[in-house]
Amino acid sequence: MKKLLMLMVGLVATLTLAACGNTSGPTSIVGIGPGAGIMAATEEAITEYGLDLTLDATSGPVMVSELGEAIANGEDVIVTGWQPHYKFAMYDLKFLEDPKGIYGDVENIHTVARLGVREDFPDVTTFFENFYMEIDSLGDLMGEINERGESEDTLDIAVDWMNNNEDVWSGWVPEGFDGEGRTVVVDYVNWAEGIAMTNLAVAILEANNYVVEYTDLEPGVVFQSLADGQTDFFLDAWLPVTHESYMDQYGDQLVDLGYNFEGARIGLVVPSYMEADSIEDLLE
Ligand code: PBE
Repeated sequence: MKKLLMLMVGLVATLTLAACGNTSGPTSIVGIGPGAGIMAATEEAITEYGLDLTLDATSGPVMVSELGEAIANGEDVIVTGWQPHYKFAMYDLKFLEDPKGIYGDVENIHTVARLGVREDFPDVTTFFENFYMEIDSLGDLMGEINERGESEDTLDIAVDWMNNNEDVWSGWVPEGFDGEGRTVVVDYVNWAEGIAMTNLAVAILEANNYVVEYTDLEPGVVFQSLADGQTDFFLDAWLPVTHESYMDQYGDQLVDLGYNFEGARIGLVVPSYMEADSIEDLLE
């Protein structure tokens, strides 16, 4: 009897250890919202690498808070991550190498628009063609929004940033820029870089007498709405890789106004203290 009891205690201890993940590491990848290109790429990575991990659909902000919580506890954690993003300024993180190239190479973030926008809003179209941010200025703006965003309105933060950083954006604005009260629709998705760039654009447009309607939508809805002609501009199209399937579907019903950020990247991101350097290391 005593022997059996000891055996059971041993078994429970082993099971508990395994369940805690101390020996086996994370059992899932913390994802974001389901329509993101990085979610589809991660499903593909799980299959292609044969990972014994599931993918949790959450949201950008939840992904950041789960990452922060794991780091505070010194635990291993794997998230769907991208750059530019303010999490890299908060924590010491690394992208896992992707020898199969599932997540593609570096890409650019483009501003896209509905057809006919150049005829209806020539100056706003020029403004968005000129709209371009470097990692330092975008990182600074995202950081401000992240730090002050809990208690302050995002647009108010962007207005402050606009007032303090005229050198960044003054060259984007065409001569005699004046909306005369006309309404422009600039939708966005709940992704940090798009929130930052969109609010900055709204701040500048409103300062030049445009009325801006801007709504947080699912990515599929934004592309559909651009194709239907209901949304005028969208600043967060990741090309050529991440949003390839949206462009395959809607590309001929959109205008690409060129990139607003160069050198963007998606992948699996982990704290630097984790042993894994490559997605293949997650198999061990
Ligand atoms: N992201 C941020 C998006 C594009 C912008 C990387 C989460 C995506 O995966 O679709």
